[in-house]
Amino acid sequence: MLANTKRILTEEQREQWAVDGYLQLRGALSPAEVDFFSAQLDRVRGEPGYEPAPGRLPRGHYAWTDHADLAVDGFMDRRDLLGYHQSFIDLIDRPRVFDLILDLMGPFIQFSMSQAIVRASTDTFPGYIHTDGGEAQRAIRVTETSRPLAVKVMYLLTDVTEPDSGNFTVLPGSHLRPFPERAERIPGPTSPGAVPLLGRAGDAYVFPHALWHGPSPNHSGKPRKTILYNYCQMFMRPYDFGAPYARLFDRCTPRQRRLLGDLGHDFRPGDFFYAPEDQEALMMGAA
Ligand SMILES: O=C(O)CCC(=O)C(=O)O
Repeated sequence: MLANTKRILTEEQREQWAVDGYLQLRGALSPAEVDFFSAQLDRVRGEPGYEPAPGRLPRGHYAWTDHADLAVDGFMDRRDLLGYHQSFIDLIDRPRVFDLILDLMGPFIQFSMSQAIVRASTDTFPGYIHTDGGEAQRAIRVTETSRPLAVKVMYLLTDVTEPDSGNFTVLPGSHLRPFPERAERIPGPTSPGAVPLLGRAGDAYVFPHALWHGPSPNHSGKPRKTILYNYCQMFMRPYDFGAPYARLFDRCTPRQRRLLGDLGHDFRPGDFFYAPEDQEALMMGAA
């Protein structure tokens, strides 16, 4: 039995997590927060930041870029949002959702990645299905009784109430199956077993790295906006920063600082594998 100091999930959620491999939280953000973050994404696209650079950088890598497509309904895939506004820092450990992350993952975790994706309405994007974390991580799955290695929260900022609207699409139960190595076996958003989820702006999907998932095409006539936050076990590397994210520390609470890699001392061997003594208390909000 796993030690569990924070119990937030209902029995139904616990079962869905084990069997289907994902959760949908209704109304994780309030309507006012949805409007706020949506406006932030419109602003951020005009500012410099990390964007994919196909042809210049390999898939999964991001280059510092002047701005995204300036049309607010155009595509955007912006990484590392934390510096753009205090609200992005505060979203890291937003109580209801972060409590659930602690319940699922345990207290020895760190923040790994923030991302804003706007899926434009277009006939040219067919969608795709993948697991998270690149070539090595897709070959690693944990059992139902294990803590997850990495978990993503995807906040919907747009209603997605019809298929083919850029739906977050999942293959329930696939977190326990090997991801195919051969391209011809990799499923797509309309393959048997793929479920395009429906949701309202403010809902959040929570899923582990090993769940086969991805976007459906978006033919809805409107852009689908999302924010994604990723958490991983402390012994893994964060996606967005290669060393403690010191530039942000003076804007963070002690818990946020720890989640961004501040262990309270300069690096020494053993760090990140053996946690500071106050780790559990800090994560549970008691320190
Ligand atoms: O844009 C989406 O719907 C999916 C995003 C996604 O698959 C991911 O962040 O791993």
